[in-house]
Amino acid sequence: MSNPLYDRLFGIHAGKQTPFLHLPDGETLTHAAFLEMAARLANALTGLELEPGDRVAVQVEKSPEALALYAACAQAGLIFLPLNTAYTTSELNYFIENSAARLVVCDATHEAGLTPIARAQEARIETLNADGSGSLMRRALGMLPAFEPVKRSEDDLAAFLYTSGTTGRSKGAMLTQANLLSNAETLVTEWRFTKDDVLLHALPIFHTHGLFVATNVVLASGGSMIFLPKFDLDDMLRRMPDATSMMGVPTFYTRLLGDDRFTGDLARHMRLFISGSAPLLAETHERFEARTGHRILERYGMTETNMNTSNPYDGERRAGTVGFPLPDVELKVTNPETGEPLPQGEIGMIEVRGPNVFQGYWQMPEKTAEELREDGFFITGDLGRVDEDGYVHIVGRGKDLIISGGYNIYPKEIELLLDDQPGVQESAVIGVPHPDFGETVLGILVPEPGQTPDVEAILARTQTELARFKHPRKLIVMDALPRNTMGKVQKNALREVYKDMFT
Ligand code: MLC
Ligand code: AMP
Repeated sequence: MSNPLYDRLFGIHAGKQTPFLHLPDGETLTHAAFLEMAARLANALTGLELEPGDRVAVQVEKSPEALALYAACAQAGLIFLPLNTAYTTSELNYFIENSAARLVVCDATHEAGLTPIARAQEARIETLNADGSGSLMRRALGMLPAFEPVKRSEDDLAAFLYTSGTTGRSKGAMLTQANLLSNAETLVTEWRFTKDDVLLHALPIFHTHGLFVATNVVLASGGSMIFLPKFDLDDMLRRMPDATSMMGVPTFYTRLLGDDRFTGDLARHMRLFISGSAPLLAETHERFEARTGHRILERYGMTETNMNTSNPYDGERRAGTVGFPLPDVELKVTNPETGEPLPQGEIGMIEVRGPNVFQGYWQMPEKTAEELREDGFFITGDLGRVDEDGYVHIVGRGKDLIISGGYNIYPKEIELLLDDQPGVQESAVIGVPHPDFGETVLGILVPEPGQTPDVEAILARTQTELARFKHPRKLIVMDALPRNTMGKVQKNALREVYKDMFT
């Protein structure tokens, strides 16, 4: 039976005793052992009466078992729905309800909080902890280490990834097997990954970058990963000598450069450094080359599209650009008002089309229609231009979005919460430069006439409602927000005033 995602990423390694995951404790998990773990999990999942196409919502720490759960979902034809470990119960409630997940897998510490939410959905709940313990693995350990993959086609859905939006409501981006496979296989070729590669993997595995780029590329090439639970500078420096390649968000690179122990000698043997998810400053690119002799390869992607463009492996990796459209990806720059293509070199909306582009937002046909054209072009919300040599430059965002350490934050979601607080008439949330995270969140409050909002109490409220990375680092009280003649808040003016707040 055929199941392209399983067959081409996982099944190809059946029986291989070669390393797949190098773990922090010095142990190595082979491809064969990993596949056995995945098969046991697939048996456990089907034992829970899940049917192909059901959603499995997963909020767990990074571990080999968590990755095997992704493989098990592929094998059993289930839709994998990974969730940021920073999300609060109130955020999770929305994702579980919106996706109508049939199974929720969480850390045991969150079980009590999530059980009523799962129950309200008639979903099952199982636990999986950072050390691989928990009810799900207990079930799996009693199962056979083999599982016949459920028949699927490339057009079947493989994953939902939730992405926030300008209205403040998160949307489930529906990705098919073909979306994931086409991108993984293209990137292996473009970036020359082979079975000899050892990728230093410190990214989270609940987003496109750590899961569908880093992990899928290693799987498709048959290489291995140094699988670190998170980015820790000491661990990165200690393990880099064993790696051939690294993928990271710009914060990884600025943190490495900020440490004198990160020397040219430590990095010279490496084959490739890749950056993405947020703009890499040209200055970081240049400092990195001066220190190590390596030119970081920057690429550009999104939750909805996986990767769209990449600087070349051979040829000039141009600082401040995201390179060329990947093979099979069409990219055009259009007038944001009319959608008409602009002459080469002009700045406009970046639109992309290709086998990488998602199928739409789960149960949100209007939102899908706003961003995904009938002819297949996806309106990215990023503003850019293509230079005379064909390199794509991202020059700004047409969407009101903050990217902090590679995590996307939509101001509207925070503004809705701030507007609701006692004594607050209205609010504006902006991103301002931050030396570590690239950008960080600043909130501006306008009081109700005669009122003084309790800033500390409001910050405390954001903590119970929103994931930590979305919390405003500071709240400022202002008499009125600057507006243009149309009454629209001028966030650019606010960003200019507060641009040096954290630098
Ligand atoms: C953690 N914190 C953050 C944060 N990460 N705050 C803002 N932005 C972030 N990104 C919080 C912590 O909870 C902590 O809270 C405080 O900030 C400082 O923590 P830290 O120890 O310095 O952070 P750390 O745990 O080291 O994490 C930083 C990071 C991490 C940059 C290593 O955020 C990370 O791995 N980011 C990668 C995100 C990613 O994978 N994005 C890809 C999306 S896919 P407190 O309470 O202690 O102050 C995509 C498509 C594409 O965009 O193109 O790839
Ligand atoms: P996400 O929705 O989390 O997948 O984030 C996607 C967004 O990250 C894109 O729309 C861009 O705004 C941004 N992004 C990703 N890669 C880059 C990059 N290399 N340079 C600038 N912005 C990027």
